[in-house]
Formats: sequence, structure tokens, C-alpha cells
Amino acid sequence: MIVKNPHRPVADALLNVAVVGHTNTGKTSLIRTMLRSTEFGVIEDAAGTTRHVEQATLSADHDPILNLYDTPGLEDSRALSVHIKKQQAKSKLSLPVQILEQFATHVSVDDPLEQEAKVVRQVLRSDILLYIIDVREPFLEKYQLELEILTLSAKPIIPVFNFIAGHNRELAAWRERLAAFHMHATLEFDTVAFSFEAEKRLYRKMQTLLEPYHSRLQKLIDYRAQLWNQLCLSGAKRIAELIVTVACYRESKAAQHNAIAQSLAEDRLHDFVRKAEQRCLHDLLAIFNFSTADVEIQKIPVSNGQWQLDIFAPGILKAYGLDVGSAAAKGAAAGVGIDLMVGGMSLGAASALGALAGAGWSTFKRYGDEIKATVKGTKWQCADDTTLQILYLRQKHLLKKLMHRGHAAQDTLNVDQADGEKLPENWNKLIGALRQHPAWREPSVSRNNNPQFQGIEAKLVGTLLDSYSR
Ligand SMILES: Nc1nc2c(ncn2[C@@H]2O[C@H](COP(=O)(O)OP(=O)(O)OP(=O)(O)O)[C@@H](O)[C@H]2O)c(=O)[nH]1
Ligand SMILES: [Mg+2]
Repeated sequence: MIVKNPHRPVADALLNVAVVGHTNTGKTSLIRTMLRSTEFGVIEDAAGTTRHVEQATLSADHDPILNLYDTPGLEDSRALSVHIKKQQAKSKLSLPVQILEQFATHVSVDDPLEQEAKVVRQVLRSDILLYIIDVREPFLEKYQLELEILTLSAKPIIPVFNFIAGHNRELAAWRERLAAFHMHATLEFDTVAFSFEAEKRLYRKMQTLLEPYHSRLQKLIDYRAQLWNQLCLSGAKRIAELIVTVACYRESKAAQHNAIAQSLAEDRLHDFVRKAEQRCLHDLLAIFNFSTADVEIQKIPVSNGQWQLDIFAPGILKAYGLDVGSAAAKGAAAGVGIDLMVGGMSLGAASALGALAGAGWSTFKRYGDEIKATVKGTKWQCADDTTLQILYLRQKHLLKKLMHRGHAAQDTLNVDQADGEKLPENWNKLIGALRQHPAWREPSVSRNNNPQFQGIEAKLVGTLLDSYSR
């Protein structure tokens, strides 16, 4: 059994958690999800992928709190059970755990049960066991035997149901069978549709079963919750910045109609929007530490760091639920003419002179160049509303994927649909206000301190994060 350092109080000791279960149930996937990393271990849809015990440590602000041990899958629980029962029959050892200890220390390297012995050794060295279950499987005899053997260790066991998506009936059957083992503190933890709430529930279950570690685990929960919230906020702020940058962007164009100049202006606008979205995608993947492998696992429609579907491609409107008749076939357009507003008054070419006459010095200082340009007949062109809506909805959907990262192959979730993402209320008002502030395109102290800007940013960030608290 694990020998704890006698000078260290248990409340300070690292908690050792063994992740055990039948082979191919998602043990390594679960640990990757908890570590938020694809680097740990090897995952394959095959039995016997993990061959040795591997360890990872979870810390709260450089303070190591718990060790997670990935173990090889139990393959032959029947043989193991027969072996242990034989030993039990002939042994004079009184405690069941001593039988396990005896087995673990006496198995030779070439014994067919060596794989199982590695698991048992780790079980004996750990404080708590996470028993991972593939709920798609019925409660076969082999699982019953595994549980009987693990129970001999007298360690607390938290059964963790995996592959739960779409398997409610099987899940209920498993719960019933486990109740017969007095295991009620079960947990659902789908490594695909992972959410931070599920992770929190896992630590809370550990807290109830391991009272002396309560405050250490609380430290871990608080720390990870704080990290999680910061991540959410940074991601949402980055998206708000993209919307602001694109909505504030404007091209000036001469009033007289010139097809070539018009199309060049449109190209510049397209280019600006694409590049801005590209930078945002890059930043978001970096914020959430998503590698190319993660992008593939989550089936995010991104290749080589770029969106597979161009923001102006035909069909994109439909993909994001913006089927707006004939426009849907054309894709998002690019530019839309905007009217400059001065002090709440439209400054269209016709009324420019009238507006000028009534404008005071401060208005002139703020809008001087634009007023002059308007008088000369210059028009302003901004990214049109459809483009902005697509940008918003696509990033919102991406943020959701990033927040629900999992580290297992995924076959149950349809990820190419935007899941009915909604635009913020007052969207038109927000965008209208941004269009009147070309200087907000870039971050600056005056912009960031401007209450109107702060209000718009808070609204965008708030609605982006809304869906995560649900
Ligand atoms: N759909 C789905 N697939 C999952 C889930 N968890 C794991 N997988 C897949 O299941 C397979 C096995 O996952 P592993 O994490 O290697 O399983 P393991 O228990 O560590 O396997 P061994 O090391 O061989 O005992 C992989 O193909 C995973 O991508 C899940 O929650 N949902
Ligand atoms: Mg494994």
C-alpha cells in the first residue's frame, strides 16, 4: 500500500487517482480531456492501447494537487478472478486487500496476468479509483468480475460513464447494476461533449469521498474555474474585437459611378474581412491551445489554419441559418453604402451643406475630414450586414466548440451546423453605432475608455458567453 510521508499532513499530500477499467473504454481520452492536451498517452479504437501506467499531475497555480494515473485496460478479468479466488481459498491472509497485494507482488514479468498486475499495483498505490465504463456495452460478467476485484482494494470507486451520447437506456441499466455494488456516486463524463461543469462534478464527487482532501480539491476547483472563465472572456473579447474592426472599417469611393473602381473597392473590402477573420481564428486557436490535432478531433471546419468555407462563398448563409432568398446563392456580399451621421443628423450628400451650416466647432473637429469629403461627393462603403452577421455567428459557433473540447474521436455531434446561434438583441443598433466610428477600428486608450464603446463591447461579449452558462 502507498506509504505516505509521515512528516506531511494528509491535507497537503498529493491525491493519487487511478483511472481504471476495461480496455478501450476511454481512460486515456478522459485524462487528455482533463489535462486539455492531446499530448498525453496514445488513443486508439483498439484494445490494449495503453501498455504501461502513465502519470500526469494537475496543479493549482504551481501547487500540485493530484496525480492522475492512466492504466492499461483490464483484459482478462475472468482469469484474474479465478487466480485471486484460488489464492483466497488457500491463503491464511485475512484481509481481501492483502490477497491483492500478494498477487501484485508475486506475478512474474512473463505471466499472462502481468498486464492486470500493473493495474492492481497502481490501484493499491492510489487513494481513489475512477472506473471508466463504456455504457454502450451491456453489464457483462467480465465487468462484474472487474468490479469485484477492484472492490477488494477497499478504495473509494467513482464509476464514470463514457459514450453516453444517445444511450440513455443503457445508462439507466448500468446505474441499476452498480447500485447492487452500493455504487451510487456515479458520474457522466462524455469525453466528446465535455464541459467544465462535468469536470467540476468529478472533483466534487472526490471531495465527498475523500474528506481530508476537501480543501485541496476546492483549491483545484477554484483555480480551474478561474482559468476557465478567463479563457471564455479572452475568447469572447477577441471575437468582439473582430466585429468592431470589421464594422468600423470603411472605404471611401468617388461619387461618380466607375465599375472598375467599384470592383477594386469591393476586393479591398473582401480582403480586409478575410484577413481580419483569419487573424481572429489564429488567435482563438492559440488562446484555447488548440493544436491541429484538436481541430481535427473537434471537426472544426478549418484546414491549415484557415476556414474551409470562405466567408464570401455561396452557401455560407444557409450553413449559418441566414437563408435570405436569392442572396443565399450568392454568399455574403461585401460593401454597403453608409450615411454619415453628425449629431444624430443624416449627412447624405443632399443635406451635407445644411448639416454643415448647423455644425459647431467640436462637431467640425470630430467630423471635419468626413464632412469635407461628403461635400465633395465622396461616399462611404462598409462591410454589409450579412457579412457581419456571418462573421459573428461563425465565431460564436467556433467559441462553443473551443469551450467544449474533448479528446476523443467524435461521431455523435453534428458540428457543421451552427445550432441555431442567435444574434444579440439590438444588433442593428450596435453595428450602426460602430459604423459611425471608423477610429475604433484599432484599439486605443481613448476608444477603450469611451463609455459607448464599452457598452457595445460588453453587449457583444455578454451574448457570446451567454450560451456557456446554460
Ligand atoms: N464517441 C466517443 N468516443 C470516445 C469517447 N471516449 C473515447 N472514445 C474513443 O474510444 C477509443 C478508445 O479510447 P482510449 O482513450 O484509447 O481508451 P482506453 O480505455 O485508454 O483504451 P486502452 O488503453 O486500450 O485500454 C478511441 O477511439 C477514442 O477516440 C467518447 O466519450 N465518445
Ligand atoms: Mg489507454
